[in-house]
Amino acid sequence: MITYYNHLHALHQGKLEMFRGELVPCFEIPSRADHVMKELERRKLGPVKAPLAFDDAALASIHAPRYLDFLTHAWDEWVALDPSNAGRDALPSVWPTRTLRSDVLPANFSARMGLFSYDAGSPLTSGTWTAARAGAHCALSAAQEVSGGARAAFALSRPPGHHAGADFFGGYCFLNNAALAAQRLRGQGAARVAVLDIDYHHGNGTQSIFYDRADVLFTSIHGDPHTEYPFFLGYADEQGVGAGLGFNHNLPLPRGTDFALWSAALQDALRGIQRFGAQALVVSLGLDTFEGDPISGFTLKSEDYLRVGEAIAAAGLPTVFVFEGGYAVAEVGVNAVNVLEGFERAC
Ligand code: Q9C
Ligand code: ZN
Repeated sequence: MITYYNHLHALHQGKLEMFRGELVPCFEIPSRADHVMKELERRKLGPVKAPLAFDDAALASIHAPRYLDFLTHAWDEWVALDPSNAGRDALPSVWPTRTLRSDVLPANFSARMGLFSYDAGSPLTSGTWTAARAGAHCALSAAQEVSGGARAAFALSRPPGHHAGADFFGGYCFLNNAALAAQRLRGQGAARVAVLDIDYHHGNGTQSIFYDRADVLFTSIHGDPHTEYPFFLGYADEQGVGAGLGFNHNLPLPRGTDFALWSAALQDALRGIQRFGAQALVVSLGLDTFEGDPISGFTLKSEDYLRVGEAIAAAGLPTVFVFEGGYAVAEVGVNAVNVLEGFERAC
């Protein structure tokens, strides 16, 4: 399968994230994508290409204009506050929670950092916008490839995307690559598109983007938000709203879940996708379900990911894979490419 690779991903290189009351080194680091790239080349999975060109209007198919405008200029504004900011990343520290207003766009930069985010774990760096935009182009390119008749394509990029909403960043995500791919598939003629999110963390951004829509089914298997990030979304009773009622399917699983239980949930998810009558599939491919992941709690093993790819292939759908989480850096390449190779072998 063809891979669209974000050659600019390392321009996004956060230093520190807020974790349990202190700033700790970022888990979401450039070597993650490098390991996947190395493994793709080692196994000769297929051609690796730079993304096609898209204008910023393509990003506006999912994201709010004022959010895109904020991201475009955020780094320059941060440095303008204090020239020494050039040496440190920007993190939000104040948010419009209940009773506070989010309809007014503040002039103050820190206030806008909070308005457009929901956690303090996602540093905005000098190259964040350039890297995230190029990554979005990889996802759009992969969707274009599949719309043109390819059985599958892989968008290999970071920062990841599934926690980003129409107008907010968080969970290491700035632009929602999977949502952009799904919307592109819709625009190119697929009447019904399913998003299958298998990252350890619930894809709250993707869910929120499609929550009121019947043309995009969102299905997610993830750590139970009672105990797992992002905590405030991802429960089984979230089934969609309005026209979208019945088109959101959450399968939360307890910390400690093994592959037997996890793969039963995958079969459940895939049955729902069949019932929906999807014409194309986007997979939010997180590998943080791995037993060795430093910030997650499932126990999948490397060889299990071959079975995951086979099961997804059995759905028989044109499929866009989008790289998301996975922080066991030494193993993330093998695990990601196992999914892709399992898929290819089963086709
Ligand atoms: N410092 C993705 O996998 N922080 N995002 C958890 C560890 C947020 C994960 C606490 C985790 C976000 C794309
Ligand atoms: Zn994750």
